[in-house]
Amino acid sequence: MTWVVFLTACNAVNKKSSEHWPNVIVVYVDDLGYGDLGCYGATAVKTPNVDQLAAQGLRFTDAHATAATCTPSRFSLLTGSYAFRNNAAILPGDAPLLIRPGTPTMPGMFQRSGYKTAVIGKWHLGLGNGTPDWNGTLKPGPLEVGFNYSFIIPATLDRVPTVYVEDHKVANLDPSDPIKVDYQKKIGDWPTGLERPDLLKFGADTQHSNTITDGISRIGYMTGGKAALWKDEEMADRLIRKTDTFIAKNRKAPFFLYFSFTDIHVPRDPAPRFKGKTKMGSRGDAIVQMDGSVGALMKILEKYGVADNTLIVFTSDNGGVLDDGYSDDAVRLAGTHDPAGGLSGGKYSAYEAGTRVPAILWWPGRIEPGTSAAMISQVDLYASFAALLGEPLQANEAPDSENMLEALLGRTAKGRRVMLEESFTMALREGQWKYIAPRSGATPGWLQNKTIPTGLSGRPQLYDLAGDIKEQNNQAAADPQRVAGMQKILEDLLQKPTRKGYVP
Ligand code: NG6
Ligand code: CA
Repeated sequence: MTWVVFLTACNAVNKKSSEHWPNVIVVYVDDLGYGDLGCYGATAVKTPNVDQLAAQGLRFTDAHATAATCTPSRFSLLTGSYAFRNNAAILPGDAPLLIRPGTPTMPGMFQRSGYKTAVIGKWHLGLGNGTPDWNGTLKPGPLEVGFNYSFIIPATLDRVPTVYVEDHKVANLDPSDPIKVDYQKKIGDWPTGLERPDLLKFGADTQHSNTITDGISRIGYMTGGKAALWKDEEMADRLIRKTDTFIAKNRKAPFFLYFSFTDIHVPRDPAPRFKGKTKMGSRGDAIVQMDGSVGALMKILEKYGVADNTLIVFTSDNGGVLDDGYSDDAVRLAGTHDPAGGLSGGKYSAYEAGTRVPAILWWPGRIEPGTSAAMISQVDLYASFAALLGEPLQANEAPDSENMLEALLGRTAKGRRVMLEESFTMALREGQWKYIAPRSGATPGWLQNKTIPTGLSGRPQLYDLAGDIKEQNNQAAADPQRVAGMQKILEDLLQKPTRKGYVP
């Protein structure tokens, strides 16, 4: 069936026939850089499973996370709204839910269309109202913003509490051993990394040297919940098993799965079978484990006979980073491997590698294999999937999300006209041009210590990516007119959202 016939068939029938629609899986890798995959040029690490997705699917060369850090990108992905509109920034592990219940969400839109929805893996969007009640009902959370099922780690691998949360409860919690969490001061008598470095699998900077769990010091303090603590080495397999169960149960559904990998964020402690698979230390090995999870996912889809009717989006929440606080020797061991794949910057950065990430669209028989240079943002997935399902968007829904379905399916190379990139400042892309707004506030201290160029400056920056992909030749002074024009567009976008594309 051609695409047009398929769409017409979908539109012609009522909602009850949603079984014709594809399952949709968003594989969201954490901190995977533009250059971290074989199919994006990496040679020091082999990623055969992701490379196969790329060979059979559409590989994007100018696709972007909405922001250069995790919480903002995830907020935008799920709400179709730029993160700054909600002041979204990297959250501590005991933050309340950032998405206010009642806010339309992409999983909610899938639910409305008859899908069963799940999030498995990293959350990092907060839980509960006020301080989360780790020993009670963790609500509101994913189930209140559009998911039918959730199995998550609350924040990041490097933040306490290091426990899984399944639906509204901490999994495997022994009520006689309650969890206590504090982000300001030590709580309980569990040792910290600073007190007992001898207990650590690997060292960490001061920021990551609070409570030790599973031999790794984290950000924040916790005590209690011993039976519920995760084991870092087992996490990737655990998430795959939960995925298997969810898909087994919903293979007739259709389903939407937000499979939010915990690899390759720090601390990197992959399963023993992946250790030593690369010469790049644990960061390289975590990439191999991530690729293994993709292979395992594909096997699950085949096992339950749903591979042919599943659309996969594979991408990352922000750019790559080598040293992110643990002594894993990632900088030295990277050798000539470039996580930024020839771009400048990386995670946290206003330069392209902050948000430009690998992105592959896979849908057998529907998406032709190839590559696309269309400029798209993850904030667009919401409106694009709504278009795929023929689901009308309400007035307040997905305010910044542009329908890029044609580009995502490879039917056009035309992407966005303009696109916002959030970091510790704002940047705007207009075709080949990139404008980075001056940062007025001070750069956070911990960011100044990073080896990654931040791209932050007190002065406006303008780059022509067509000839200067590394953003080294600032043309702002030479082209004040273009700077003024792009500043105006940026101000307009900051003022008012648009789903229709920018109209001056
Ligand atoms: C930073 C952490 C970093 C990482 C990041 C969040 C310090 C010094 N650095 O603040 O280690 O946890 O937050 O990463 O604390 S993200 O991918 O979830 O955005
Ligand atoms: Ca991240």
